[in-house]
Amino acid sequence: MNDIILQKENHLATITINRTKALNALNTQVLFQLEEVLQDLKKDDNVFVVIVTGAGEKAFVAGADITEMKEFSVFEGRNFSALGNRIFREIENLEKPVIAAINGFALGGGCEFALACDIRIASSKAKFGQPEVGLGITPGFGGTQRLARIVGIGAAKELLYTGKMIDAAEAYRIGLVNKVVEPDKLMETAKTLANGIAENAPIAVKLCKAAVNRGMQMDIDTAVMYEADIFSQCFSTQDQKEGMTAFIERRHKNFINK
Ligand code: DAK
Repeated sequence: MNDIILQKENHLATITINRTKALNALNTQVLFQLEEVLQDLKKDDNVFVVIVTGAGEKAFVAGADITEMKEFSVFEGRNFSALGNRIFREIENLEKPVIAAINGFALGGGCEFALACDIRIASSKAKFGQPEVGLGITPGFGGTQRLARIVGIGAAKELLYTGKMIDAAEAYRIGLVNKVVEPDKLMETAKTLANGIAENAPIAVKLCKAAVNRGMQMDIDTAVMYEADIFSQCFSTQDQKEGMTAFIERRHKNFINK
């Protein structure tokens, strides 16, 4: 799995897209490898939080691989889009938070990759954009949908229609990223955030993710009922007993993801 590096450390897993010669562009092979890694993480109950980043100093992911896409037939384009969309939905639906540590260019499919994650931390050197219209195509991995949901319709349309690149400060201003840090602090910041999340009850965190993601598709009355249902599920977990008992006994919590 040379194009994807998976590292696990305590309750944290880090996925690194490692195709620096093409600025970590996503081709079919990388996407299949990424899918395999996600299947592994899905089953690993010891992993509570996932970080995704790009290898090298220049790029997070510079997009879908233009060299590969250039020769696509309509049929291949559809297959490629279906593969990417399936994987990005896997990330979105993974029952653990995924943090994007964006170390450089996040363009096209790379920006869409970051958008499918739960939280985005950017290096001050990161650059974002959806340049697809300049290549004669539309975004194919959910960019037209997730970008508008995250930054709002006006900012999303400006980025989509112009194809322009924005820097990390602007990405922060429009709400595309949660935080901007110096490049040498990026992984440390992402890991601190991940470890902070991992100290909480994993099932409760997982249910928060489901509540936000699914609730955003519902009307508010249905959504709060869904929240109530999720809240009640917590009382079937050992972690709820542990969290509340530890609070009352004024001792450290020991969550076991059950
Ligand atoms: N694909 C393939 N190779 C890429 C690449 C990419 N997206 N981005 C960079 N590279 C390669 C370059 O070709 C170059 O390779 P060599 O010539 O050295 O062999 C190497 O990475 C270094 O890049 P540069 O020499 O260009 O480096 P610079 O510093 O000069 O420029 C840059 C960096 C990021 C500004 C520039 O590389 C750039 O503009 N790259 C393309 C960015 C881009 O347009 N990204 C969006 C791609 S389109 C769909 C599914 C998915 C999508 C759409 C539809 N369906 C199936 C419906 C998604 C589309 C996209 O993501």
